[in-house]
Amino acid sequence: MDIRQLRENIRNFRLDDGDLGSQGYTRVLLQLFGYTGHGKSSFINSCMYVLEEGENFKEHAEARETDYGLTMVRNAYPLTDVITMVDNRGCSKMNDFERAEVYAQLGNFIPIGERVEWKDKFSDLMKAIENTELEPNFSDFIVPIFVYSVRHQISAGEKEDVKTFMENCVKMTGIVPIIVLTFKTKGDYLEIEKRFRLMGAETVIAIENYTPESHIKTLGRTTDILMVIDSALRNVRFRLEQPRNPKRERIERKKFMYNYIYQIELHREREKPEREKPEREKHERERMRVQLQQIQHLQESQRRSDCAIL
Ligand SMILES: Nc1nc2c(ncn2[C@@H]2O[C@H](COP(=O)(O)OP(=O)(O)OP(=O)(O)O)[C@@H](O)[C@H]2O)c(=O)[nH]1
Ligand SMILES: [Mg+2]
Repeated sequence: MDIRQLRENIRNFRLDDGDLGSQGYTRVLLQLFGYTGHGKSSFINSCMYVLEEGENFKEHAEARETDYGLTMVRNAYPLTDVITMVDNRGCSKMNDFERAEVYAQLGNFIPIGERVEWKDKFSDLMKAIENTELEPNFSDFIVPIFVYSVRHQISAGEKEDVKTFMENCVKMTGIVPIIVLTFKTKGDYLEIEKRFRLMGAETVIAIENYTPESHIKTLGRTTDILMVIDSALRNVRFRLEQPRNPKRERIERKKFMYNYIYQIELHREREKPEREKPEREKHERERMRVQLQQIQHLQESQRRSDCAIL
C-alpha cells in the first residue's frame, strides 16, 4: 500500500464505520509490553514521528538504556483522536507478582498515569484492582503489542513466559499480540521472527526505531512502523465484525485476573510447609475465593438478563 494511503487510513480510523458500529467502544488502546530496554518508549516516539510531517523528531516518551528499567509510570500517548498508545512498565525477569501486574496493566486495571509497583503481596494488587471500580473503564478496545529486541536471544525461560503471555492475551483481549522486533539491523531478525511464529505469533514486524541519534526518515523504516499500527487496526476491525459487549468483556478480564492471582496464590500455599502458613494468609485466600464467586454470580445474572431480553 502507498505510504500516504497507509498514513491517511490510520489518521482517519473510526470505530463506528463497520456494519455494527462502535458497539460502545470509544478508543483503541495500543498497549506495549516487553522486557526493559527493548525499545517500547522508542516505539511510541517512532509511531508519533511517522504520523507527523517533516523530520522534526521529538522525544515524547523518555527512552534510554538503564540497568533496572526506565519507564515506571503507565503513561498514555494519543496518536489520533481515536488511537492511544500506552507505555507499560517493562520487566527484567518476571516473577509471579510481575506476571500478575503485567496482566493487571493489560486488563486496564492500573490507572493510566499511575506508577506501576511490582507488588510483593497479592492482596495489595487485589486492592489496586478493586480501586479501579470507582471509575471503571469499559470503552477502551485493547490491542496488545509485544516489543522484543533482536539484539537478544530468546532464552528457554523467556520462551515459556512469552508463549503463556500470548495465550493469555487472547483470553483477555481476543487478540494475539502483535510482535514488534526492534533493532532490526542489529541481529538476525529473520531467525527471531521464525521463533516467535513457532510460539504462535500471527503478526511479526521487524522495525528500526527512530531515535534522537538516527531520525532521517526512510521509506522502508517508516513503512515498517506504520504497518504495525495498521495491523493493530485490522485486528480491531475484525473483532468489531462480531457483536461485542464492552461491559461483559471487562468482567471477563477481571474474572481472568482474579482467577490468575488465586491460582498462583494457591500454588504458592501448596509449596509451603504447613507450619509456615499464617492464619492471615488463609483469610486472604478465602477473600479471593469469595470475590471470584461474586464475579461468577455477576456474570451469571448478566447472562440470565441477556437471555430474558432475547
Ligand atoms: N539503534 C536502535 N536503538 C534503539 C532501538 N529501539 C530502542 N533503541 C535505544 O535503546 C534504548 C532503550 O530504549 P527504550 O525505548 O528506552 O526501551 P524501553 O523498552 O522503553 O525500556 P524501559 O522503559 O526501561 O522498560 C534507548 O537508548 C533507545 O534509543 C532501535 O530499534 N534501534
Ligand atoms: Mg520505556
